[in-house]
Amino acid sequence: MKRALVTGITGQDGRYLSQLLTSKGYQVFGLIHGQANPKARLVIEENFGVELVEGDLRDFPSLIATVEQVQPDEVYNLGAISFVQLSFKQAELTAEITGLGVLRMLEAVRIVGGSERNPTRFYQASSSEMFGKVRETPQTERTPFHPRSPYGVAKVFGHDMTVNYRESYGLHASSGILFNHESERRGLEFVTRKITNSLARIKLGLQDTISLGNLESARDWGYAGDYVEAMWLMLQQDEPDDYVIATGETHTIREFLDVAFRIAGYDGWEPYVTHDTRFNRPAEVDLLLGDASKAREKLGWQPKVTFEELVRRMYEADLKEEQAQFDTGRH
Ligand code: G4F
Repeated sequence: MKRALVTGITGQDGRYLSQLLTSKGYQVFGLIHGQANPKARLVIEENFGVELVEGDLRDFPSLIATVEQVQPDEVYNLGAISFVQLSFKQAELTAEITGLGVLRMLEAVRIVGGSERNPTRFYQASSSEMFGKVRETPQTERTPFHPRSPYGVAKVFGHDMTVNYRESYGLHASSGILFNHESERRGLEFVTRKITNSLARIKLGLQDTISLGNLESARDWGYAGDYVEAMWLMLQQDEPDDYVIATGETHTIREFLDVAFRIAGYDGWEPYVTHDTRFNRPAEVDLLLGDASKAREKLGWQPKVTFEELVRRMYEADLKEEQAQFDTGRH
């Protein structure tokens, strides 16, 4: 039985990935930080196969102890402060967890991960935010980085460290440069889920409008369930490498609103959307569009869920959940 250690297991990707790994017969260990972490219960309820271990990406000794105890065949480093807007307000903490956390995890794997015959393999969750003020479109593994937020800067550090550990110490360390990926499990702070959840509440008469920031930026949005498959595939390759994971389609926030409101049966969204400058960012990433040809050719990976299906899935899940809460009187 293969053993996998997942950091960030309580997040959207951690939950999908641990389910995928369990279904493939892995024993999955999830790193949980803090005392009485309320999200831990959710992970266990969803996936009884997961074992939680206490540790923190800010605490090197805890990572050493965890890797020593778990002896994972594979480590998936998904843990991070992942909300770009928050990273502007908590830049140092973002550097600490999203950036230095990668170095600590790599070092723990290098020192106590596996044996010479069976070394631990490492996956780093890199991000299309690293491209920032993009130098070319579409973006590939060779496109230079120009991050536009403390989050993006921290991710570049983590990515470069992963490459460096691969080149310096021969670690089987791969980096997935994932473009935005969403689902019904996405946090409510991200724009897609904020829209589908608010829309469901508008539909049920529980809310009148949605307050949003910049509607002009464009993102290459895929389905998170498809993207965790790519993470696993990267660690099954003989050679470690870096891969862009994207759909090859880009849409503005306006287009997301168009599709979501149409699915919900509205003629237009303008009367329901207000602008709030608090949601604008000090520096914006205007356009992301990924070219995942390398992942398609080398990993045999391609996305299955289309943009329209993604929006529908998220809206319908939110409608069901909001309706259920309404029916049980929690509103
Ligand atoms: O949904 P977002 O917050 O995602 P963002 O910033 O693209 O980052 C996500 O994708 C990255 C991959 O490229 C990940 F690395 C990262 O961890 C995260 O998952 O914002 C998307 C866009 C931005 O341009 C933002 O300015 O939507 C715009 N936006 C407009 N109004 C808003 C809002 N974003 C949020 N969160 N909330 C708004 O009200």
